[in-house]
Amino acid sequence: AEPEAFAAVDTARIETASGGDEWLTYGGTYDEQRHSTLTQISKETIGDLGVAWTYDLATNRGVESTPIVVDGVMYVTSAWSIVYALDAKTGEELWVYDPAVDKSVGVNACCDVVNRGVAVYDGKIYVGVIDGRLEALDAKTGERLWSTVTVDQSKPYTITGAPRVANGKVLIGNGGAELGVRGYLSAYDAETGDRIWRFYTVPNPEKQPDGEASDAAFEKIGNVSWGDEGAWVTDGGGGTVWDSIVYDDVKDQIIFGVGNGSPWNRAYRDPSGGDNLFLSSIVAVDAETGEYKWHFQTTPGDNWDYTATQSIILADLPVGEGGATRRVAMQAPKNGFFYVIDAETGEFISGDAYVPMNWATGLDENGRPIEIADARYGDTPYLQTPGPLGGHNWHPMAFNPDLNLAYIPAQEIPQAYARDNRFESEPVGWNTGADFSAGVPPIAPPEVAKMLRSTLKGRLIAWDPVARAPRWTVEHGNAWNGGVLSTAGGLVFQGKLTGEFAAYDAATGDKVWSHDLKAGGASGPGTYMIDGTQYVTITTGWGSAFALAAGFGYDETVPSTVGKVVTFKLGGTAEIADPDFPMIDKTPKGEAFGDDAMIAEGAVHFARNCAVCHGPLAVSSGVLPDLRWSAITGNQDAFRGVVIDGNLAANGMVSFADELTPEQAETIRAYVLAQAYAAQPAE
Ligand code: PQQ
Repeated sequence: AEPEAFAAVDTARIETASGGDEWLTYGGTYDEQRHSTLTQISKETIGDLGVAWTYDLATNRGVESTPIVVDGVMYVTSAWSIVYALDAKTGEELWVYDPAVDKSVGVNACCDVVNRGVAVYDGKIYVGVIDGRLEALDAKTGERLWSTVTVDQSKPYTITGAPRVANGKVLIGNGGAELGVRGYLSAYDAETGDRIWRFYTVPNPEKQPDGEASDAAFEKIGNVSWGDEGAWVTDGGGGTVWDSIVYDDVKDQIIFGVGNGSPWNRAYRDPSGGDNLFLSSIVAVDAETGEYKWHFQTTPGDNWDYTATQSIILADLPVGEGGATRRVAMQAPKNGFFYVIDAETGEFISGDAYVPMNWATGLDENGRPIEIADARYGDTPYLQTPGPLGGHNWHPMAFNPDLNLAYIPAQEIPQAYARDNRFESEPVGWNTGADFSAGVPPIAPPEVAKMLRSTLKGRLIAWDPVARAPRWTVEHGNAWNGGVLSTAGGLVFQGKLTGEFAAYDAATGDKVWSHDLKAGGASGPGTYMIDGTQYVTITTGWGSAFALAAGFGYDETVPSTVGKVVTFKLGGTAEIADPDFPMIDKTPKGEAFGDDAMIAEGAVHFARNCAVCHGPLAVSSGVLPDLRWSAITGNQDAFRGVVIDGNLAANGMVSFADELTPEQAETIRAYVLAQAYAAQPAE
């Protein structure tokens, strides 16, 4: 039956209905606990859980969307910001909206052309588009109602995050701090698309007012934390708000997470050595006006891509005087500390390491990290954990308010940081001031990739924020696993990179169920109830930062695959179609050439320009082409045509003529071929 209304959602409905029968906002509820009150699927019944339906998202790029479910309709996004409306009971397609992005913008996306989902309000669907647009669609038809450009499109801004809506305002941030932008959060009128306020996270280079909501915050506290020189003055300083945005309906404030510095290396960004507010901070502003309320900086003077954009969860916890309840914000940002801070004041309550780390020995009484000096890297590489992919990334964390446990999709992905001595301030391409070729051998046989893979770890941690320690832990044997769903059925759901979708006993961590998704299970799962049946749903696929920038992290058993929505119910008997394993001819496509010096130079150019998408050591996970097996490596003109002339720009592989000379491109070709020969099986 046709719903009577499509997405007739307002703030009151999100407050009362979401996290029960419906899933009306990215994090499940405004508090973003990703905890559902539904109990039909429970420890007792879960043995019967099977696939109800699947829907093909027709992309081999990363899928990170949490579906929104309202009035019987599921709204879900895929790569390139495409929006799908599906019948939530059957998976039947209602409409598809493609914002028709010029794919050459893909090169601005540090971490794949992903999208984490939509927001719904008053009959409209809101999507942030990878090229910087914010758009409103008619919930019933998918017709575009308004579109507004939220960024300066001459700069490498992108949008991957889900908008949030409260009281008629749509909130959206952006990404781009690896390439050089100035971050901010904006609020738009949900009806008209007019901008209402904007909060910059980094001062403007003259430290003058912008005429925006953030002005007072910089005058009061921010400006003094920045020097007058350094790459930030031309490159924007970073501080992108690319993921977590939380509406706190108790205090009518927006609490959001701010990203890393641009460039990463503070010695280049701001040689004066300041804390650089509001990089790597959690910030609260008034929801109506955007006016500053408080902030807590997790990583002062960020030097390592330690974003504080990871999930922020609000909850009431007995952490006050004598066990009194306090409303808190919790976050497990990239830097490896789990923080509990007061949601009303931003006051630091506690912070403890949730993963091993070697950049800080702990926190002082104000929550400031006690740094290990060598971690502020110079010429000598410092092998550090967490690395830039973090102890926890965008994979949503969940919280069970009955058990007071936070479920962290944690990981260990170390990285050697060293100063990039060739650094020049130029807001184009990846430009971090850190040398990705440091410590990497110019020619790396497969054993090196295997050795690197063996250093990666991942685990699901049930973190007790009152006891400040893990209650239980499940080791996964691989990094980059999925977001988490908690339910009142006493369950915790999580997907894995390897395709396993599992449910654990929320109190003990015992695995009670699992199903093979036949694709990566990275997204945050959701749950909803229609006509007396509870469904659990997850979007699956490949891609994202890890698949592009850490191809060696995948082993041969991982299929290259097409994204899907996979929805489960008790008694479901549908099948997930088998993925294809495309036949790739893993042989070199040309004669090896170049002496050791040329290949070593090629390794450096590759690390700086190519590795973030095609994989370090030229080992790709298969989302983007593995250049070792690419036909163009056999021919100088063909290679130059792509790398310098931009012959494949329409696919997203734009010209690198601004970064590389034709001679330098030729050193890359020599390096890639050398890697191809090094990977051939011994005769
Ligand atoms: N995105 C992913 C992903 O979707 O897999 C992982 C990351 C991003 C990161 O680890 C980042 O550091 C990151 N940084 C920015 C930024 O600094 O602006 C943006 C994004 C993004 O928008 O996806 C990521």
